[in-house]
Amino acid sequence: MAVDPDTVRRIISEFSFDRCRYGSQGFRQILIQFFGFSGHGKSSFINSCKYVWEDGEYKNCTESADSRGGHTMERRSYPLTHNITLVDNRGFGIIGGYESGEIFAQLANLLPLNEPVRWTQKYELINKINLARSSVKMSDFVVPVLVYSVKKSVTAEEEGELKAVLQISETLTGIFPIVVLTHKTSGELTQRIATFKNMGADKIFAIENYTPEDHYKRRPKHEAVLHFLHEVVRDVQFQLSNPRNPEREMRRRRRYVIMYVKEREKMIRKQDSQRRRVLERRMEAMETNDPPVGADHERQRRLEEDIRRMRAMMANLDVEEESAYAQPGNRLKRLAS
Ligand SMILES: Nc1nc2c(ncn2[C@@H]2O[C@H](COP(=O)(O)OP(=O)(O)O)[C@@H](O)[C@H]2O)c(=O)[nH]1
Ligand SMILES: [Mg+2]
Repeated sequence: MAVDPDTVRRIISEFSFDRCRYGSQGFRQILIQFFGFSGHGKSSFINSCKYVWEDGEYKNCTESADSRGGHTMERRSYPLTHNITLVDNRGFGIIGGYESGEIFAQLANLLPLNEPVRWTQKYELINKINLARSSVKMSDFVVPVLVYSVKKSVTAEEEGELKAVLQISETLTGIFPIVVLTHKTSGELTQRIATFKNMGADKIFAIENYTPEDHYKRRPKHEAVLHFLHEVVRDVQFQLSNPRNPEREMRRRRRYVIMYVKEREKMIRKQDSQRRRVLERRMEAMETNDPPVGADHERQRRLEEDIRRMRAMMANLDVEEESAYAQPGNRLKRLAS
């Protein structure tokens, strides 16, 4: 690493929103939001961060999966420094379907911390978001981090879906998620780095986590974790070198996710009816001995359409917000109409 570990520690512990170019602008805490598939090492990475930062005994404070099983069902927060908190989000099984709305709501910090996460369906998430309005803090500055194990291979389908999640996360938080690749010695690291670079990630960290079975202190592991935390702090400093508005950003994220949930429901319904139609056509083809109708690339095409629509939706929302701020009277008129 270019900067020595002691200097990095000092930079991280001395990080203060007040000392950013425009002052704190209302932010008080960095929330490093870890997300990703279950079993890829999110909880273990949080343990590694705590172990390296506190430099004491290794503790499995996040209850990462051990030989007895155990998966994170809660969205729990772990304070690291006086103004950096790590959030272990509930891991998801698949992307797409209803879990993606929940992922975005978690990343956007629209749901309460330290409460069990139950996946919801249809429009239920909107209620959850509205109920949490008073408990979520707009003074939290969200940094999204995707945790992915090198041990697992990325299928073409998964790659498309992950890319969509990364891009939407960026639109939502303003930061393209940092990628942490775990199990770095147990798979095709170079290939996996290339996969994520292809998806647009430029901050990729590879690590072998400390685990309950193996937490013998090693310098490269310690330094990799410090390097990661340093990068987070630098990212936040960079983000705060522009004027920001936490209240407005929180409102924009909330509107976006709510809109996402509604659009998603429409799309799921449309996809269901499309699937039914394809099935019917296949049955007809079988009856007439015609070759079956191919559904190749259909999923990928739908996903790309999905991203395009989401982005267009977000751009519209931003234009609306801008004009509302430029001329508050307009906003009232629109609300009244
Ligand atoms: N060897 C090794 N094991 C890991 C690593 N990261 C996680 N694990 C193990 O993988 C399993 C799942 O990790 P966990 O942190 O619970 O995954 P989560 O579901 O994403 O929170 C646990 O048994 C961990 O000890 C790693 O980098 N190297
Ligand atoms: Mg976990």
